[in-house]
Amino acid sequence: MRLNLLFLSIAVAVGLAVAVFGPPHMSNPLLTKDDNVLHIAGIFPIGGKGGWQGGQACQPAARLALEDVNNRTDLLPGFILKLHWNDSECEPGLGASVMYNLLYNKPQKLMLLAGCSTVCTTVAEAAKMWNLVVLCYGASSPALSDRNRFPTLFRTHPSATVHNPTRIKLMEKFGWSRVAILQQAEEVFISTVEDLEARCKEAGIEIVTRQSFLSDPTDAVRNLRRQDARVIVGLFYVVAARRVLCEVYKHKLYGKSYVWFFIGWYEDDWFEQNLEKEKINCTREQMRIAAEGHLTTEALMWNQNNQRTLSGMTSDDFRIRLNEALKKENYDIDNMRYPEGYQEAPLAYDAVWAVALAFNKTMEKLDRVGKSLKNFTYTDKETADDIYSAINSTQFLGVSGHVAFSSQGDRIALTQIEQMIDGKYVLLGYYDTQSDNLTWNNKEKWIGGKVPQDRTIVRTVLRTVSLGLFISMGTVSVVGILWAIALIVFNILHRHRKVIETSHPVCNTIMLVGVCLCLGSVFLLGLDGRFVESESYPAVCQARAWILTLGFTLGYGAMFSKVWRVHRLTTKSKQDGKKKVEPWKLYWMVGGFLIVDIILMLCWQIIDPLQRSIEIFPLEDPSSTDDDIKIRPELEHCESHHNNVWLGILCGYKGLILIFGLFLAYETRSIKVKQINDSRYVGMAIYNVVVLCLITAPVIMVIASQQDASFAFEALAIIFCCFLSMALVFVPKIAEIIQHPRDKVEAKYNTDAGVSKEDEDRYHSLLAENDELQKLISAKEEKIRILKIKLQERESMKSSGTDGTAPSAAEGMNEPICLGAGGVRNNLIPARTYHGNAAGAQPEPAGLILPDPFTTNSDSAIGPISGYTRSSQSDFEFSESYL
Ligand code: ABU
Repeated sequence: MRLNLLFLSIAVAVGLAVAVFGPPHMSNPLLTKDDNVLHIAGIFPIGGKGGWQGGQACQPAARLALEDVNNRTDLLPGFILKLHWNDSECEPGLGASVMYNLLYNKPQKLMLLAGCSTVCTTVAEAAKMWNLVVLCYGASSPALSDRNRFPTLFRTHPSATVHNPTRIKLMEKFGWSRVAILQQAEEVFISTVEDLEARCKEAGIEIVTRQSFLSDPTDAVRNLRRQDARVIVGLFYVVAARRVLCEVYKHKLYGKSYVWFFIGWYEDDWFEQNLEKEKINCTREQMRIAAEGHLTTEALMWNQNNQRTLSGMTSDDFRIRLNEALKKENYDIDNMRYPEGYQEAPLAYDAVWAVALAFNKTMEKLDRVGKSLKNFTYTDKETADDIYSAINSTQFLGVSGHVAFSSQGDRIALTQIEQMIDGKYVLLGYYDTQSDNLTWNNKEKWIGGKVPQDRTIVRTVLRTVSLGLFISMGTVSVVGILWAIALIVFNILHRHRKVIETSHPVCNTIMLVGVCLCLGSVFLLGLDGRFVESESYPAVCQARAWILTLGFTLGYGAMFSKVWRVHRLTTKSKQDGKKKVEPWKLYWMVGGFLIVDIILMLCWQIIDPLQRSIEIFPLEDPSSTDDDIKIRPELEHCESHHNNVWLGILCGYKGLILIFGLFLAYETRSIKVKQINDSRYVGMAIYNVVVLCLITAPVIMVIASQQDASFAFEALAIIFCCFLSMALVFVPKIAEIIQHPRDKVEAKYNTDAGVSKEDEDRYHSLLAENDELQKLISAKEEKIRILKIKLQERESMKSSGTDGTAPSAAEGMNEPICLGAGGVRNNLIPARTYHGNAAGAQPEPAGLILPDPFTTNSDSAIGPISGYTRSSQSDFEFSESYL
C-alpha cells in the first residue's frame, strides 16, 4: 500500500518534472558509442528557493571527477562513466520526479548520485525497488543512517550527528550545561536534534527549550528569549538561517550574553547574501552584528594534509580546478563569492571516484563469472549486491579526506570548529570523535571579553526593612515602653488618690502592660532576614502573633471593660439600683478576652503554625554592576497553610470587640459616672484604636509586599494607638495631681464630692453678686423704713390736725411686698417673702440658698446652666458630649 502510494506520487511528480524541465542533460556529448559507457544518474539541487542548493558547486565538481576518472586508463578499462542529471531544487517531490525520469528513460543507469537530505531520503527509500545503489554526496540527515529503511544508501557526506559530539565537547569546554535548540521542521534536523538530545542527557546538559519552525522563525526566536536561552544550537538550511539571524537581531539575542551554534556548511558570507531577494528585513550591517561571535561545527570536507590523493591532486589543486570551472559558470570566485555547495564539492568529486572504484571492482568480479555491468537491469539483484559490496568496501584518499563507509553507509570524518570574528570565520580547532581528541588553537574571541554564561545568573536579594526606619520606630517604641512603665509606677504610687482610685488603677496597669507588649511587638515586626536566620524566623513569626494579640487584648480589653461597665451602670441602675462597680468584673472581662485569645492562638500555632514563606518578585537589573546578572528580590512573610482561615477567625473576633467597643464608647459618650471617672477619655481612646485598627488592617494587607511601607504603617498605627491611649487616660490624671498635690480638690474626677474649677469660679462670682444684691436690698429697706416713718408722721399729723380721709400712699403696705421675683431670682437669689414689719426691724432673708460646690447637690444651687443638670440622687452625670 505504502509502495503503491509512493509509485503513484513519483509518477505524478515525474510527469510534472518532464513537463517543466524536459529531458535530462547529458554530459560529455562527444561520447557516442554506447557499448563502453557506464551510465549513472545524478540529482543536483541547484535552482531552488529553500533547502540546500549545493548542486551549484557539486555538479561542476562531479563533472571534474568524471573527466579525471574517464582519463584514467587503469580505471574501468575500456569503459567510460557518463552522468545523466537534473535539478531537484532540494524538493523531495521534484527529486522523485527527476529520479523516475532518469531511471525510466534509456539508457539503463547503474547507480544514483543525489544531494540534499530531503531528496536523498525520498530517492534512497525508493531506489531499493530498482535494486539501485544510491550514493549521496550532500545529505547529512542522521535518518539516512537507518539501514532497514535505506538498504542501498551510501554517502560521502558525513551524518549531521558527527556535529553533536563536537557540540557537547565545546559545551563541556566552556562550562555550558543549559542549552536551547532552534530547528527547522525538516527530517534532517529533527533526527539531528534527537541525537543531540540523547547526547546532552548523557552529558548532563539541560535542554531548556526546543523550538521549531516551518518557514517563519519569529515566534520560535521570541520564545527563546522568553526561556532565557543563552547557548542556542540552530539547525536549519541557509535560507532559514538568514531569517533566523534577522530575528535574532530584532529580538536582541546576540552579543556578549549569547552564543549561537550554526551549521558549518553555509558559505562564508551567507548572512549577507540574497537579503533583498529573500525579503529579509534586516540590513547587511545588522546581519553582521547579529552573526558576530557565533560558532560553527562541520565535518571536514576538504583534505587537510594537502596530500596527493587518488586522483593525483592535492585538495589545493582541486580547489584551483574547481574555481576555474566555477568561474566559467560566471561565479565571482575572485571576490570570494562562492556558489552554494562549494564546501561539499570535494564530497561530490570523491563520490564519483567512489562510484568508479566500486564499478571497477564489480567489473572485475563480474568478469570472473562472465557477466558485465552493461547487462545490469533493475531486476538484477545479484549484480546490485555486487555493486553494493564493492562500494561498501571502497576506501581511498580523496580530496575530501579519507573516504570509507561505516556499516550504516556513513562517512567517518573529523569535525572542525570555527567562530565568526570580525565578520570572518576563524578556525578554532578540530575534534576527532573516534579518539575524543580536541585540537584547540585558542583563537576564540568573546564579545564581552569573557565566555558567555549559559543562563542568567540570578542573585537572590532579601528585601528587608530599612535600618533607619527600624531604628527610628524602635526608638519611639522604647520611649513609649519607658513612658508606659513610668505611668505604671505613677499609677501605683497614686493609687489611693481619688482621681486614680476611681479610675480603677489595676485596670490602668493592665492597659499599660498591654501597651508595653504592643510597643514591644514593633521590634518583632521589624526583625527580618537582616537579623534572624531563616530557621529562627518561624519563632519570630509566632512571637509577633502572640505578643501583639495579647498586648492588644490587655490594652484594649482594659479600656473596653471600663466603657462596658459604664454602659451597664447606665442601663442597670434604673432597674435594680445597683451602683457599685465591682473591680473584679473589669478584670474578669479582660481575663475572658485573654482566655479566648490564648485558646485561639494555641489552636492556630499547634494545628497550623506560622511558617516562613517567601514572596518572589520579578527579576530586576542590578543597579551597581555591568555583570550579566539579574536580581531576584525576595520578601519574607509569616504564613500558615490556611492563613486566611486563621486570620479570618482572629480578625473576626477582634473586629467584633472593636466594633462593640466603638458602640459602647458612642453610647456612653455623654455619661460620667463617679465609679469610673475616666470613662469618657477611655471612650476617646477606644475611638482612636478602633479607627486606626480598621484602617490599618486592610491597608497592611494591600501593601504587604512593600516591606518598608507596611512596617512603617503597622508600627506607626501601634505607636499612635499606644501613645494616644496613654495620653488620654493619664494626662488628665497627672495634670490633676500636679495641680492639686493634696487630695482635697479632685472634684473634676469625683463628681459626687464637688464641682469643677469652673463651677467653683461660678460659685465665687455668685457670692459676690449675692453681696451686691444684699446691699441693694438693704438700701431699699432703708428707703422703705424712711417712707414708713414719713407716713406715720403724716398720719399722726392728720389725726392731730386733719380728717385723715384721703387714702394714704402707704396703704397697702400691709400687703406683703414681693421683691426680686424677677430680678433677684433671675440672679440666682431664690424668691424671698418680706412681710410687713411694723416694728421696722431689719428683715432677714427667709430662705436664701447659697450653692456650696463642695457640699450641695441641689439643682437650684447651680441654676439653669445650659446642658448641665445634676441630681444628688444620681451617680452619673450627663455632660457635653466629647463627640
Ligand atoms: N552539507 C549540506 C547538507 C545538506 C543536507 O543535508 O540536506
